[in-house]
Amino acid sequence: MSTEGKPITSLAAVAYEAGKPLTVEEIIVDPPKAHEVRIRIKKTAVCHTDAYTLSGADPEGAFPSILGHEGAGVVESVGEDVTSVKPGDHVVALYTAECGKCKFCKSGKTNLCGSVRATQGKGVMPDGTSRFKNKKGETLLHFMGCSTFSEYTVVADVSVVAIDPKAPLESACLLGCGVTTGYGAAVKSANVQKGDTVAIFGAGTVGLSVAQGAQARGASKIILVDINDAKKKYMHEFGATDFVNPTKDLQNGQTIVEKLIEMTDGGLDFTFDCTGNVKVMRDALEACHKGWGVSVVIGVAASGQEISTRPFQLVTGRVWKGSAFGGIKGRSEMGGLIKDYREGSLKVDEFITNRRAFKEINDAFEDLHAGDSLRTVLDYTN
Ligand code: NAD
Ligand code: AHE
Ligand code: ZN
Repeated sequence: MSTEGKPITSLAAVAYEAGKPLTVEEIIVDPPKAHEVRIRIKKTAVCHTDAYTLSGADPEGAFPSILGHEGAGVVESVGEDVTSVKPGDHVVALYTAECGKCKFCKSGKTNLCGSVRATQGKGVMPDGTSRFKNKKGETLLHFMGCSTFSEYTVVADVSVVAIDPKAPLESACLLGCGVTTGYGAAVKSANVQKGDTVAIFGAGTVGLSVAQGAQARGASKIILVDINDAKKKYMHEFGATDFVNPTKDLQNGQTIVEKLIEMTDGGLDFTFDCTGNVKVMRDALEACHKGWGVSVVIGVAASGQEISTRPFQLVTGRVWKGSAFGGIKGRSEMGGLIKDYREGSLKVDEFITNRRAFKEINDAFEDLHAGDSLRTVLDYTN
């Protein structure tokens, strides 16, 4: 029996309160309105940003909500005037929309799209309402325009891209955030060139994806900096040449900035923060080479945190910039990433260190903080 146009009962994980585990329960998902798409999510993974918002540190974090933004699935139905995807299409949800028509999209200067960002940040669809409620009838908010922690979710048509159905959905879901963010930050936002030296603070999925992007560009030195030694084992797989643990590998009062400058004859061409720690962001900037070094902030810092450095660091030629979703335009460029993955030039499967049934989602949040884990992919079918 067709579910088109009808509310659907869906397994979901509800974030009722900051700092509390998610509640796995059935919710009601309304049909998509005009320019909306209802997706049956097959695979979703937990990104550090989901944990950040659940912790209560996100100024845009609102509760109760359905978190999750790394997800892939199959279109169940579409609302009026949707022309870009159709029922049955394999898709990836996009937290960075691409409308192609707004000032941002038309600028050619950024992947940030203005079409749905304001309502997305308030946890509602573009018409200002939610498609989710619990069985008590209480409204549940959307998150990052994706809410992939519900088996059925509704997104704006500008927030979804159809992909090659031959690509496994468990791999495609990681292209919805972590892998694309890091890889794109290296090859697009920073535009690393052959021979460049690179240091990456934070060797999680995002940082290791920066490493593979830097390697793809022929960087001469790719230094991973992480306080967790368990991440060292990934360095060669993703193209890094060195690993430094600042809690163990510094001698005689040397700072991590001094160590990196010593290792690179004056500093790095590019550094990347993939930790969200504002002190680390400062180190990353100050480890850049005088005159031309560029530091890219990718990590997301808690509400109230600010970055600082001596202005002299910038006066003397270092550049501080940021990157969201790796500078990638999801609807135009996802196809290319999927192709690279299928042809073997982009590693994705290697980031899947854990697989779990969706109902174990709270354990997946624990995995994120555990030793050598990168991504846990959750499966709705078991
Ligand atoms: P993760 O938790 O898997 O990895 C973070 C890594 O940083 C861990 O290996 C941890 O040991 C390391 N780390 C923590 N503190 C450190 C320190 N002081 N010095 C060195 N290393 C340290 O996270 P992830 O999913 O890879 O995400 C990384 C960051 O990027 C998070 O802040 C996340 O919110 C953010 N993020 C941003 C975007 C974007 O578009 N800008 C997209 C995805 C994720
Ligand atoms: N609500 C947060 C925003 C945090 C943030 O910077 N998010 C990243 C994506 S993290 C994905 O894991 C991003 O792309 N930002 C651009 C945007 O438009 O949100 C806060 O701290 O306010
Ligand atoms: Zn993410």
